[in-house]
Amino acid sequence: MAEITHLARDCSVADILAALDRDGAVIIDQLMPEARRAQLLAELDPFIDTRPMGRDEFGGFQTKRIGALMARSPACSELALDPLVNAACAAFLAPFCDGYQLHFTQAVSIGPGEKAQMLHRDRGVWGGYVPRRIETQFSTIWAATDFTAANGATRLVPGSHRWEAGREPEPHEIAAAAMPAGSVLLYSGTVIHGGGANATDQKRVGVLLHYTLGWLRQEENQYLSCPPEVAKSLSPELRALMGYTKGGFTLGFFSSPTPADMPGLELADPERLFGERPLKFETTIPAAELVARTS
Ligand SMILES: O=C(O)CCC(=O)C(=O)O
Ligand SMILES: [Fe+2]
Repeated sequence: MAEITHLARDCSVADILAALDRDGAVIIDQLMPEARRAQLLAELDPFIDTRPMGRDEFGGFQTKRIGALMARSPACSELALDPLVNAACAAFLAPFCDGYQLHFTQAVSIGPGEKAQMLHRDRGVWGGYVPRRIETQFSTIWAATDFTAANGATRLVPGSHRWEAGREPEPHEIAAAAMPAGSVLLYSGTVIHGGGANATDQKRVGVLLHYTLGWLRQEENQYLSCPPEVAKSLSPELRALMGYTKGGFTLGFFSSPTPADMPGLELADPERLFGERPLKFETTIPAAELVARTS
């Protein structure tokens, strides 16, 4: 049976990158402190209890998916900024971008009786237009409850990030990302995986926080899930991670629809909306050099 490597929470970024390179996935056991997990469940449960069930084959019919986690859950915001995860993400995506951004925030509560989700590659959201040599995504699933083969632990095919398109896994090539609550599964956007079937009478809750290249469109529209009037109460670091910063020298500027709010500033960095200095790309590199670098 295929297996996913487990690392301890004092592991290094190099350990994580080595496992991701080999298998396309790795689990860090119990990275989340127990108090944060309790806070997380307290913040998510009111949404899980009241929001509607999924209505399609991919999303499931006994599964609830809760988005806008940066706006709804301070504990999830802390997870999104986790230093070890962000260091690993930055190193993993560095060959393909000048910076990365939050791409997708979703609590997935797989309920009793749910069938296994179809296996897929998350990079499919871009419709196959991004060449395989570009890694699109660094994905994380935080276990808010225990993940077991019986309750719907994510199924994942180690090594499939290197498979040719169209190759289907044999049953013995599929691993269950079984992990104790508080652990986190890290995986590449190119590895084959899917939610598992839940044969127990308890829900399985995972918090999916995915990151992508600063120049690719985000799957969850962060500016609608967490608009400026909500984002203004978040930290500048979190806002920048969500895309309230530029993703390149001119990528992502804005002009205010109400110019009186921005006197003297027509082409503005997103941070100016919050009265702050730009965190990124306030560069002194001469324009000619930037153009030469990217031509
Ligand atoms: O919930 C899970 O274990 C995985 C879900 C998933 O892969 C997805 O919805 O893209
Ligand atoms: Fe997925």
